Amino acid sequence: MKLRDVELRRIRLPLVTPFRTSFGTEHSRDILLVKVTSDEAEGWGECVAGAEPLYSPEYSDGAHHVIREHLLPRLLAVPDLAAHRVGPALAAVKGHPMAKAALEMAVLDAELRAHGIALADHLGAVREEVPSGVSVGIADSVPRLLDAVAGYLEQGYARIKLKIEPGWDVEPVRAVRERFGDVPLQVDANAAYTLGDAARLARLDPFELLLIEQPLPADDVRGHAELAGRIRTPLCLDESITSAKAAADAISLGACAIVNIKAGRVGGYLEARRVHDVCAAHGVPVWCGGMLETGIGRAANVALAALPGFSLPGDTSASDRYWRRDLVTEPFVLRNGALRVPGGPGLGVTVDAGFLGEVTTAVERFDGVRGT
Ligand code: NPQ
Ligand code: MG
Repeated sequence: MKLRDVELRRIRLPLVTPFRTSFGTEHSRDILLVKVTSDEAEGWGECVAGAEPLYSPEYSDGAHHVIREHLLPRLLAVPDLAAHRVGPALAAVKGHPMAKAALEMAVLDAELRAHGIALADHLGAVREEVPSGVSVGIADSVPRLLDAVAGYLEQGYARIKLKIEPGWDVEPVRAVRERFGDVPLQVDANAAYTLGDAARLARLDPFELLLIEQPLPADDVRGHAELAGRIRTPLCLDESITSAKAAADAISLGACAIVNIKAGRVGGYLEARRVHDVCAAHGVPVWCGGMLETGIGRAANVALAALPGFSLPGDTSASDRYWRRDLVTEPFVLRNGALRVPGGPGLGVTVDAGFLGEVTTAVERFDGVRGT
């Protein structure tokens, strides 16, 4: 394919409810979108970086800059552009997986729309719907947390994930277990603990959690292997798993029994599929993470989550978990605790041009031939 035009667009979308994690509180999302146009089709990419570099080193302004100055010129120089050529073409630039993933996603969407193939089918999906979990932020009090969890369970979510941090861990988990019994329950620390907290984390053992996600810093894979020997709750890695190779290493070291897969974190959906394949080869269950995506990124996550190795419900929540109005004309709705996998070409969703215009804060266009 030949790109005629590339658009980098920034949007600001308010969250329906503030989302608090161990690294901060978000009230809205500042999202970078990529739109590519070829002679045959349009393609959309969503960069999952946050406004500030708190989850990982990437952030929206940084991703925007590295795409404009370093990645787009390389992408536009690829002679016969196709999604599988994006990763190799951008590999000289170190890091910036979320920025690279957004570009690959847009090219992949355009390619698949041109060929009339659904992303799920292209990736190897085996399901037409995916069970949906919900990630519940740190609350101001245990009663408020219980109200939030009750609401999500009433809506039918298949699994609850509690965000935890030192001082907000054993008590909220105990309270949720006492009130809601043996609902599928897991926790996510976003790297807020150290190995010195092992005894504290072992106090979660009696609650039979599905898993504890990323208790230690991203670069402390060996620490997670050590921690695995000190607690009974299965360890799951998120921030540490930056590639299929990192997944293979973490599994071999005994640092995780389960893997959270996020395409943005590993540089794109094609590498995400390779992470899935590595985990499947080792018998390690995976689930699809979430980064508070709009319907664009959500569509791609749901397609990925339909692959055979995704044996646990993901953070693939319905659109209304995050947005009053989604960016696509087919918002994702929870049906019997699951989301339907889009079947149309590419991402299988249509961007709502009118609403997109309303939430846009900046647009930059680049000519596909000359590069600006
Ligand atoms: C996680 N997501 O699994 C992430 C963390 C996360 C759904 O828990 C802005 C940008 C806000 C990225 C909030 C969920 C974010 C963000 C949370 C990532 O670790
Ligand atoms: Mg996480």
